[in-house]
Amino acid sequence: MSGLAEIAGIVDEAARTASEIPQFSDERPLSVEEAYAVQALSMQRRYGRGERRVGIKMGLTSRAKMLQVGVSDVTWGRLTDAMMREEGGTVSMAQFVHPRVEPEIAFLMKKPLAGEVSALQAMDAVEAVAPALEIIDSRYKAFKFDVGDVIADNSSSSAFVLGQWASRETDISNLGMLLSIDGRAGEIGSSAAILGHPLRSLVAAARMVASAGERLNAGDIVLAGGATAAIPLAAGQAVSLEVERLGTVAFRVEA
Ligand code: OOG
Ligand code: MG
Repeated sequence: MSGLAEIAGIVDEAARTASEIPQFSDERPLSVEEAYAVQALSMQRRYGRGERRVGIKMGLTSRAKMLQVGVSDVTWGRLTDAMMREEGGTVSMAQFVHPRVEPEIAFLMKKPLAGEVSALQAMDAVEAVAPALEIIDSRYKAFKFDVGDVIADNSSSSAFVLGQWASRETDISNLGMLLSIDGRAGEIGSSAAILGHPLRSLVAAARMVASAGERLNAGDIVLAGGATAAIPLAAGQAVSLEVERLGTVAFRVEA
């Protein structure tokens, strides 16, 4: 078990069947470079099954997130159409290993973006912004991983829900974000927790995709990363996120 293609097969199968796997860091630690190669190979398998790339997600862009999982590198992963869930809809616990939900801000791209860009250039490439909930689901036992493990596992991508798109003119630098479970406050934060400004996450996204030989395309969705720690999901919950000025996004959890 050392070939990157073989490891890609293992993480892809774990994600496809929602099953737990041991950490590679125990026996065969992956460098960051190897881990991104594994991620790319595992995504090729998904695309081969007919899934379509719809954008990317940034990971570990806030201190709260870094502290919660003990990894302090910003990472990224690919989003596909199969991960999108309807706003106000239902997700099933059966599709996940041990899912958690986190409050995010999403960008919709209007123009391609890649490489070293300024915040202004990044802003100029944005069509709209929205409140978003990401459901992350590490395939590793006990939701524990090192940086190589998590990158190989597509940065724990599993599902996401988008709220209404709002004007790109909306000032998103410091918006209150309230993540509630069954109407009770779970996590409270600010969009400023995302690298000081969510736009910085988009700047990092442009740089990171370019280093993989890709770019952000017009129409792509970019999740900027969780602003607070993530909350474990359980059947029966009603999950909602209210973002100041951007509005609400919600879903329910069923068994
Ligand atoms: C890694 C994915 C992190 C975020 O928004 O920070 C992430 C994890 O926490 O499992 O999606
Ligand atoms: Mg996230």
